[in-house]
Amino acid sequence: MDRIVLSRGGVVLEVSAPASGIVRIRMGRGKLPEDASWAVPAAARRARLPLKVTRNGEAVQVSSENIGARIDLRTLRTDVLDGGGKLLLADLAGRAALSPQGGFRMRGRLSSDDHIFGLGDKTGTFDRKGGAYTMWNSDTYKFTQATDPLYKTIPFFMTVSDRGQAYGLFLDNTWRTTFDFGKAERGVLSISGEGGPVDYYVMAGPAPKEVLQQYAHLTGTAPLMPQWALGFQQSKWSYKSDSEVRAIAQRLRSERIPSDVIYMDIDYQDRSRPFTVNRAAFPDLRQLATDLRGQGMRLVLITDPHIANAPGQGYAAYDSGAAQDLFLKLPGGQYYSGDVWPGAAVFPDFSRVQARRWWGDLYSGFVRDGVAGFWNDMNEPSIFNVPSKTMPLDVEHRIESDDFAPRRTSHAELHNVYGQLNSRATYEGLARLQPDTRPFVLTRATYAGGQRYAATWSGDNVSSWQHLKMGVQQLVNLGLSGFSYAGNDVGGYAGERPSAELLTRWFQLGAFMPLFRAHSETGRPDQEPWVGDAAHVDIRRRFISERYRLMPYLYGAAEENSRTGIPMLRPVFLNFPAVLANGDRLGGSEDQFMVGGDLLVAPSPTLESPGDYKVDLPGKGWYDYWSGQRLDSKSVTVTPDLANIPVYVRPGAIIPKQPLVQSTAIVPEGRLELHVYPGTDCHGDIYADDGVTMAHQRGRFLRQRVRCEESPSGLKLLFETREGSWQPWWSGVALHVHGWEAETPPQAHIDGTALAASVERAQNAAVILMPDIVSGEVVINPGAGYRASRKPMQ
Ligand code: NBV
Repeated sequence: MDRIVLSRGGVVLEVSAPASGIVRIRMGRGKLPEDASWAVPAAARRARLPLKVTRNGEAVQVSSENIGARIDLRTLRTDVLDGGGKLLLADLAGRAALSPQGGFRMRGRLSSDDHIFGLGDKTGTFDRKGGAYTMWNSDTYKFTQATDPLYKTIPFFMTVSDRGQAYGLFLDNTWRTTFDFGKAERGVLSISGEGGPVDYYVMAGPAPKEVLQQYAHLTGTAPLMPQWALGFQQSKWSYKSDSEVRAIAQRLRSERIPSDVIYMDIDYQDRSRPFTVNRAAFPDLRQLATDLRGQGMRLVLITDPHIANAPGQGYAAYDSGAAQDLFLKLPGGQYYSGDVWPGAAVFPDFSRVQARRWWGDLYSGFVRDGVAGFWNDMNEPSIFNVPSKTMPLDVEHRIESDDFAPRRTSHAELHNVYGQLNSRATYEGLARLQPDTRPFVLTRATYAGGQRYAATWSGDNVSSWQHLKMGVQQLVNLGLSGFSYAGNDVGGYAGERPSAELLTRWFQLGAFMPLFRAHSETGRPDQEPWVGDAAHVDIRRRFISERYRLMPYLYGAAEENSRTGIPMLRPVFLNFPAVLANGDRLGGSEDQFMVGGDLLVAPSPTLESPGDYKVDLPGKGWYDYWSGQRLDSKSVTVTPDLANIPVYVRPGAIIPKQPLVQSTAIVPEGRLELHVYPGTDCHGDIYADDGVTMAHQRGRFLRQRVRCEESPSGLKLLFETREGSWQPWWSGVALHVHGWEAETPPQAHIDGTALAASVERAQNAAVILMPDIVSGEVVINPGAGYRASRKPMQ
């Protein structure tokens, strides 16, 4: 048996196990809800593992691989169990969740030591416990900690206990829903909605990382972004002319601020009409794109979903969409027209394959001109001059897509997925137009699963210390919701101009965010990295440059995310669940964050204050990233210094870095650096490919694991066999072994041949130069002064 279907009092319930550790529960009145989804592709949804079903009086026990359920036949209450039969989530509603008027309210038991994360970039509190949140994509200019709903709908969360045990829940319902985590009723999780299916998945973990992998199994992972999209991106509403864009590019280069992208916001268009160009301001977009490319700089253009309602004016986007009948209509059959930037506008029905195809094709001109990426804004969708700030709920969509039954439905069902479908249309269009180029799409609104199509950002934040701190938590929660590749507007989008200190701090933290984009509202003073006095500019340049040095590590973390769903930016507990037992600020997770598995960034919990603060590390023997020094103690007292943000390295890390370049388009010269931080479980990964094409999917990549082993006589570095056919840019490697306290360099050998070695005092490192090897072993005999990480050596 691969599913169980039960019916009681007019309610039908289905329980199945689509994959190991995952149970899917669907419930409907009279019949089950439609088996279709914008988040979970059919293959993941339709797979069903065998179930073992046993009956015990009025209860049915179901078990499958690493997951189980217990159903009460009278009430249809369905408790979710782990593989060992332990209760994960007790159901308090069963069939009573469905109200006869339509709508539902599911209820479950929260345990007192559970913390709750996810739901995307919602503000409120970092740990969502005790809060209640609404899913309704909304344009929320200058949102605050109290604003809800925000721009996105990701109805997925995980609970993590103090012992680091986790489970996840994803409700696949695009309608307006509410998640209450013990706010209305202590200890009770309540999920309710006015419409849409009760169709949810519980993921058994048990580790938080496993929950994320299970969620990624269902909703997919983000494709590997082009490497340039990990570079620094400079945006503003708007750089208004060809010469202004060129001047920005020129200044970034002359200031030696590494950068890869310039954004063009709405003012490049003719009368704010999407897919047009104001030729007076931008006479030759192709030439501009080409010249910038020559400087290692790419262009990203905004393309909003509102098409000017301009029949008979030779506006191709309107004419072609109208000719194919692709715009949304009111129940009476006339177009729905709403006011946005172009004035009256119509809106594509992205729930139709045909409309998405047409939309994707609209990019062909820009792509031919050499524009590298696209930005889908305002796709909640946002409408001006109406109290609801969006279109009326009775606007009709005509779904014709995927395995949905072709049908008409109201905007109430499609609202929360409109942005996701808009970005999907863009992504799929770009993939069609340039099949061998990785698309880059940035979207503001989205729905669960939208990570397959686009990066995202947290919308219109404010230049304030509070937003800087909150922004980090928003990105961490986004990463725990499937969206790893995300950023905040660096410097803040709206409000008062940021002080020099705030701007500098923002660049410092932004340098560690997956998407590193500076952006600000029109009419504000400039806030590019060079604004302010030289001391500030130096600090910002140093951090942006450090990001470029770290590019091989960051790119490796992005590649890992594209395979596994584990985000680049992580709360400390994701790598070290045991820290939660510390209790204090979630073991540091509220303010500190990790980039990949090895780097822990520890800004002050009160960023604006000069006061000392304590950083508790997940264990002993961590290293200071900036000095390379090994720390004796597990906790560090930090005196804030504007020139620096503390970063610590996991003992046992091997971090690849590269020589500084001003753009990812420039091939670095010299050696790949491998920074070795001796400790237990010592390993690191090298990943590289051409950074822009799809050739990595055809084997043109390089992947190599490097491990290190300590023994009383020294350190051994093992280069495991290299995979893939990509030929790297480096021909040699520089090993930097940190924690090196001796004045004298070690003796190092590869296959009996001695290697040149020196000491770099400022880095507390021994530096060993070696050839590039596809597999093999380097032996480092330390001589005096080396401290093995576990046992001090004599
Ligand atoms: O396109 C203008 C702005 C953009 O700069 C910002 O990043 C978006 O979040 N956009 C909102 C529209 C502003 C509407 C008032």
